[in-house]
Amino acid sequence: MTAEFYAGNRKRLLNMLDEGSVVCLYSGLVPVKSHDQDMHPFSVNRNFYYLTGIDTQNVWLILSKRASGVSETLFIDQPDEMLIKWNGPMLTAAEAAQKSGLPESAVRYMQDMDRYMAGQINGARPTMGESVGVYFSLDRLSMKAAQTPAEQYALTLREKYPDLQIKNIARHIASLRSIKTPEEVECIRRAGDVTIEALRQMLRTARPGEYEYQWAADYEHYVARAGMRHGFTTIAASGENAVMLHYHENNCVVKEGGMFLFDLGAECGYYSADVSRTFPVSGKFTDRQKELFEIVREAQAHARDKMRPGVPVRESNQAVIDFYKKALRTAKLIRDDSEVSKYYYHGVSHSLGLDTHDPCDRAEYEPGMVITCEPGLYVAEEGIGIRLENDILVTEGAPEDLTGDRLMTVAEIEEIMSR
Ligand SMILES: [Mn+2]
Repeated sequence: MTAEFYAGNRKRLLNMLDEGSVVCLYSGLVPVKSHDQDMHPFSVNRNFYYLTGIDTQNVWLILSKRASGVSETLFIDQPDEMLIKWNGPMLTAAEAAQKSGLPESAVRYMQDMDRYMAGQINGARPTMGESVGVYFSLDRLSMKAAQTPAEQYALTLREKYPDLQIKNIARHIASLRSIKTPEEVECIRRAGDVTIEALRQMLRTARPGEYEYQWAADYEHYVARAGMRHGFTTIAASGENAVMLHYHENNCVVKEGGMFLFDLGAECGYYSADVSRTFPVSGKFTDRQKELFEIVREAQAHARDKMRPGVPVRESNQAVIDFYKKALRTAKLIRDDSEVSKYYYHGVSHSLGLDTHDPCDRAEYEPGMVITCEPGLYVAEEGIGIRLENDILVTEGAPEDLTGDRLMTVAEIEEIMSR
């Protein structure tokens, strides 16, 4: 991704905001486990990254928009010789400028930030004494999660300025992130290519009687060899484990005769693929496995066909349910339409991007959206869970399937697994 991409994202965000707006975005901190040093993988706040291209911990981006103009400032840690000796190079002002597309003069050191913020808050007041709002990226999903540094800073500011209104910028950025540029689509496509290739490599050597984590490890080995990381924890669920949607213990023996469901995704430049495939452990489908597999494959085609501009997003899931009402009768699973939810109990799609479940605010499909298409069929009484998940780009015309038919036909799977 080029610096122009991030500069463009900031420009489009500022265009959405009223004069007098201040936005504070924080990159985050490396997690600390218990008694250790900060050597764990850092996962940057994706809204921050979308606007800066910087994936270093403890960096703030402050945007402000006033009648007099716009200002964009980064605050980074001042490089420290001793820290560099221990941990390697630190982000310099020149690098921060080069990644984000800001001039070097817009990159400052952390110790100046409080004074700068005071100036921004006072400067943003339309008239003296009028209260002012500051936007943060408040991404809280549950009460249980620990307070984030961004939340702490928001509360600190409000302590100093009791009339401050804390606002959430998440909605505005979600609106931007809903539509991908061709460069973003390319990252997702490359991540998907590596995901599929790693699955193929894994299938060539996988054997019944091994543990689920051993199959998963072979897959992950090839992703690592390709220089990529994982968008999320690999789901490797054999037999009846596959009816649990987010099973990730991956610690059971893979039993001959059953099926094996993988839900995984390599990550390219923080853009994650999200692919699910289901295989017969023995390498050959039984008649029943083939019957259920083909039903899910057809369901996916029905859902994908709805992923066209102007079609309400909920219609793709409805297409799966409507198809299942007939198909699951033929498969002797249901007798009444109301029973479909016993075998299919999730939505067919979510947005995909910097997050595996990417924020999206569209109720209708729109060109540039990248979404998953992942119908499943979970037959607990037969110990079979099947999910087939492809990544789809909505275009002006027919949907473009970035994953395609790879590893999704009985013929290809049986051929690869014939070993
Ligand atoms: Mn998914």
